[in-house]
Amino acid sequence: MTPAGVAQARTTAPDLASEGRLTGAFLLVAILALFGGIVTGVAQALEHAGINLYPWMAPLIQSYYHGLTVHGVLNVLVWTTFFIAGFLPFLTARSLGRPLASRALGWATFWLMTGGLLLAAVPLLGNAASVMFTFYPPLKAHWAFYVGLTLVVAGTWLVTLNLALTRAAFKREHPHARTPLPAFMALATFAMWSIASLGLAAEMLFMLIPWSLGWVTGTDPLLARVLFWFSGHPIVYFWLLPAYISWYTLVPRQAGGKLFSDPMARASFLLFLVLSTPLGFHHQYTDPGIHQGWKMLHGFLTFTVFFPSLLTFFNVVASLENGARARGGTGWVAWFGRLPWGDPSVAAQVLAMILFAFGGIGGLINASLSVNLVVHNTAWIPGHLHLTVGTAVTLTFMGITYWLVPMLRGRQLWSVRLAQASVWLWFGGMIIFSNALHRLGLMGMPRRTMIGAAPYVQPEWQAVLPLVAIGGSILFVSGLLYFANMLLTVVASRVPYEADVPFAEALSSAEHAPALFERWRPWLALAAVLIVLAYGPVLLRLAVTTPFDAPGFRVW
Ligand code: HEM
Ligand SMILES: [Cu+2]
Repeated sequence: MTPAGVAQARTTAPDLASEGRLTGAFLLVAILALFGGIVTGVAQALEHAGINLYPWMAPLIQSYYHGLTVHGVLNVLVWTTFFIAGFLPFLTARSLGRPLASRALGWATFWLMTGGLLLAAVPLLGNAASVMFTFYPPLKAHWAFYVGLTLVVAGTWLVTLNLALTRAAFKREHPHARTPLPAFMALATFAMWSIASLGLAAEMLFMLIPWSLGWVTGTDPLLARVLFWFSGHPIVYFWLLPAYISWYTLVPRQAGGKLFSDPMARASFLLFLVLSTPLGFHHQYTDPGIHQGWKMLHGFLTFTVFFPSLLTFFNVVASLENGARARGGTGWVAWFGRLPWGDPSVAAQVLAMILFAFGGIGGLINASLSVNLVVHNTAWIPGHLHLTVGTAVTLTFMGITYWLVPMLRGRQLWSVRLAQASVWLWFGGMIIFSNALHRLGLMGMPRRTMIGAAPYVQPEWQAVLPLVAIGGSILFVSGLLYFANMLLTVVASRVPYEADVPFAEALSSAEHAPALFERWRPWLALAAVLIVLAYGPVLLRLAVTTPFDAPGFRVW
């Protein structure tokens, strides 16, 4: 039996070194961004406990809100997007056993995205775009910030194109083969994002860019927010699905077992493709100008995406159990201890899954129309998002780099023990940090606020705020160990690394999936129909009635 991830017809290994270099370039940008994200993060955490580092960070970081914007942009827009744009094409090429359809397009994509990033970085670092990573108008940033980010998004569309062309070439070469699972999932992820990012593109091209260039005088906060969240909810799946791809197609093998069900994995990704986008109003429950009925519909649809999440949960846990039992694990729960905890890549990803379960539970609270009012815009929200994108995604990506960077470099990881320390510190630090933020949120402490300068700090917050700083500092140390390990692996490690990508076999293989799963058009059409139903009437009304008369503000 061939591993599920590898094309069956593959005979001789083609030279995929060029794909490796491209991935390395994306990872370099991603990891540098994460470094900046972590430095700004610890300053925020310490500030909450009364330790103000900002005077020392000037002129690089000129205020808490300048730093917070850099933190959000580097972490969730740059680290994630560049990692994903590097990792998924690599996985696709390896699992199909063929090069990308166009290597030139691959490099053009990299330079377009990096060029966009550099353009956006000038106003971002220069404090001319301190509008948070959500850039809600009427806050007004320098035009280069909007144009640069738009180029990054355009780059992700080119990744989709390259993946689709690569799959088409594979299908021509192997007309009867099922698309191997990693390539299938990578394409589903990028297809979903390419649809979802249209909202962001529309907001940028028709509203923010002309407005920041002075071509139009006014804008509209509500329409901008609707377009932003059209992309802003599914972007969380754009971050998460690549982590799921690792959990489904690689971790089972790393854990010594097999994926429980390949067809079920495909089903969950097709559901994400269809359901991820028509839900964005759950971020706008408190916004005026959208009828409650639409908010309720989006709230309901939000609970439908919980279903493929549960499919993922059961499938991945069953696969882990399969691995642990193959390693001699027994009992209902005790098998868990038999996972290969000594492998930092596995440890990172399993711990990421554990914290993600709590992120998911909190997410159900956020998604509930009425309960949301308790947590809206409080510290609960960053508490939640550090469990999800800040751990489920980030710790998983770190876990992936523990094998991927050695593979790309051809040298073993500098230190397994350093990696272990980093992984467990992130896990422990995040429990303290995130729990503190959740509790502070329930006590009404606002997010996006320089708490040390707030005149309304409550005595009961005072008891919990030091935990934000303690947890945040542990996370910071974990991050430093991670960067040191990556750097030393690249520059100082001498022992050759020879393993291949750890693609997992499946207990129930792709041949058991319905033929409909190999077709894309019906799923894309269904996704489009749901979007039109859930967004069409509201967008149409706003587009027709919005006066575009809000002036811009620079409040910093
Ligand atoms: C050393 C690690 C980190 C620390 C200490 C840290 C700390 C913080 C703190 C204290 C806040 C709340 C700021 C406020 O609401 O005023 C925050 C916000 C945020 N963090 Fe982190 N963080 C870290 C890593 C990360 C990572 C890895 C990610 C994602 C990949 C992330 C994503 C975010 C986002 C999206 C926000 C919200 C920004 C906004 O409201 O505009 N953080 N962080
Ligand atoms: Cu959402």
